[in-house]
Amino acid sequence: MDRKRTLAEKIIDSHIVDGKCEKGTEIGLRIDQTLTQDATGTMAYLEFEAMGIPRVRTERSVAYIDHNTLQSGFENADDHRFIGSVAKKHGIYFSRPGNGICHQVHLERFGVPGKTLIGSDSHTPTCGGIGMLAIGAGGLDVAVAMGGGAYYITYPKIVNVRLTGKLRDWVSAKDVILEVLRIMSVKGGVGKIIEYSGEGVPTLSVPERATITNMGAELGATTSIFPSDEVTRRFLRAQGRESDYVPLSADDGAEYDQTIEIDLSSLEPMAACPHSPDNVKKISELAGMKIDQVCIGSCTNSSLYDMMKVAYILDGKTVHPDVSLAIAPGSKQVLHMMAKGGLLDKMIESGARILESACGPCIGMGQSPNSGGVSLRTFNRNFEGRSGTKDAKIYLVSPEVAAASALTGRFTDPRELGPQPEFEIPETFDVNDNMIVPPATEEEAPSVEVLKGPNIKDYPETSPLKDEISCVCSLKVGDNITTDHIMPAGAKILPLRSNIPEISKHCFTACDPEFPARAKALGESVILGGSNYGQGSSREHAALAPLYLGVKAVIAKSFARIHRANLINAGILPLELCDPADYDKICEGDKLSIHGVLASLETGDFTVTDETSGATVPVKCELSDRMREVLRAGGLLSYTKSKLK
Ligand code: MIC
Ligand code: SF4
Repeated sequence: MDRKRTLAEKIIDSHIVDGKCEKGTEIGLRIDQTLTQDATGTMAYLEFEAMGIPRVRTERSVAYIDHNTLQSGFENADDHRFIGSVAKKHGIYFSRPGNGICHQVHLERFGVPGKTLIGSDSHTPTCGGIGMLAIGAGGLDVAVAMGGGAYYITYPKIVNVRLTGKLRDWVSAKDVILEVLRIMSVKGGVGKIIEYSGEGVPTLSVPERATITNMGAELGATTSIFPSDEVTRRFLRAQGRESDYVPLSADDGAEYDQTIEIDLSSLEPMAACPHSPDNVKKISELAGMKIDQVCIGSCTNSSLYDMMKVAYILDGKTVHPDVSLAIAPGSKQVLHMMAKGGLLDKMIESGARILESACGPCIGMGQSPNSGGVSLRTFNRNFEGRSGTKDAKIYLVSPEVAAASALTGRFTDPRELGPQPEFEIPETFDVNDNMIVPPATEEEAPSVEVLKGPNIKDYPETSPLKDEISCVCSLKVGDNITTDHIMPAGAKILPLRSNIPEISKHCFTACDPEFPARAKALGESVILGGSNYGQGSSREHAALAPLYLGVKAVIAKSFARIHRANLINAGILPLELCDPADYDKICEGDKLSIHGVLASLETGDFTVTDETSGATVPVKCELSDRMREVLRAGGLLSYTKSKLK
């Protein structure tokens, strides 16, 4: 009899092109769809161009502009123009600035149950809400997938989150994922796929499911996925895409590596407190605390359904005089439906500041809070400094909590609003794809000119791995270092995403302003980190800037999945301490050496000698044969080019 399989296993197994259906081993997946956004997209397209493949080989590839929309100089507009032209030439759909946040738009217009999607953004798992296997990856991995290459992951463990019951009034999908984060923590999902099941599933709409899968990224999970059912069919029908529907679920009796039960009816409104998405408390514990700012939007909570709840709460009221309320609808479609349905009117009347449909404040593109300000945001990340204000305190909450608190000026439990009315999601959405530009035909493509502005610089140089690493430890950092620490974003730095030499000047400045100059002066160096090093974003800049600054290896207690892959793609060795206590044996400034690197690559066992203290520290690096080749070649780009020869 056939093995009973989970939903994720079914999609993985039907897409394996390299490796075996064996947990813990490296597998290569055929990728049906890709997405990029602008802040990671320019590099991804430069890499794609460098591979010399004329046209994408996926079923669907889409380039979105949603992060760098502030345009306070020529850089961002030049990037948009470059991405628009490169997309047109190579067979990629182009979602223009203003059309919305990549994940929201992809869910609405392109996601297909049962297909695989990789995106150069860590919140790509949003499309798990319609039953896709959707994974965040580095730009180079996306470039390779666009060229028809496989995407490699470790065959993950599958965790079943069984949902029972039904959410009570004013309790939200956001509270479900906050509960999962509370249970599992920001590193609890590493190497795992979170698969939702149970009789609670049909009570959740697709946008609610997408909120949950979106923020599964904060668990460090490979992805999260919901079954595709009648609710999915209704969503696709409302989007005029019922033909994309396929029913999908796990087999009865499928075995999971771990099971977590959540009774939806037992949940209450919650918040992730500063500065980590898993620092979860009940709103009832925070109620009454004064707040300064509320931001509603981001790829986690910007659907029409979210906006309906917000408009209902704000209707006829005025935002508290001490609070600034900003609202960014997730897509042009959502904004249009809000305008048509009178929701926008209610928000404007209440005093809300309406922002364009883009990432905006979520990535520090404007709306930084006041000094020491308390900001309630419906977003997914509250890492220190990410908002653009170093000492701000960011709380992640549901749209219901956000809107209710904006009116009172204090943390407010939305259950105080009385019974919740039924918010009916429309049977049909107004579909207008006029901000999605289709690519040129194969005949027209050769004559399309790719337009590069002066801020767009090439991929940094790499060289094949050397047998000996002998250099100084240029930086020692602690646990849970995020990619926002390594390569900060925000309105000032994001415009440099296409220019590695320039952006490198900001590398790790959140931890140590002297790091870039020191590393550059050293020529070659090694970084020492704690556990879950590189959590958060998929930005490969967090590997490319260190590469440019001469970093040869990162030694850490453990690594986050996407960042580890990005380090390997950049040709930097990710070395894990065999004994986490050895972290204390190495100090910043110590002279380190690793002999016989190439031989150690084969076994995965390396020895770091601290020439300064005399300590010898065993480290390991579990690698597949493919990863070894990538590292030997000096990174994925050189490896891929050599394969294409
Ligand atoms: C983020 O939320 O941190 C980002 C900005 O969307 C990143 C991508 C990037 O850094 O460009 C992500 O999540 O991958
Ligand atoms: Fe954009 Fe924020 Fe979502 Fe990242 S998390 S894709 S910055 S909205």
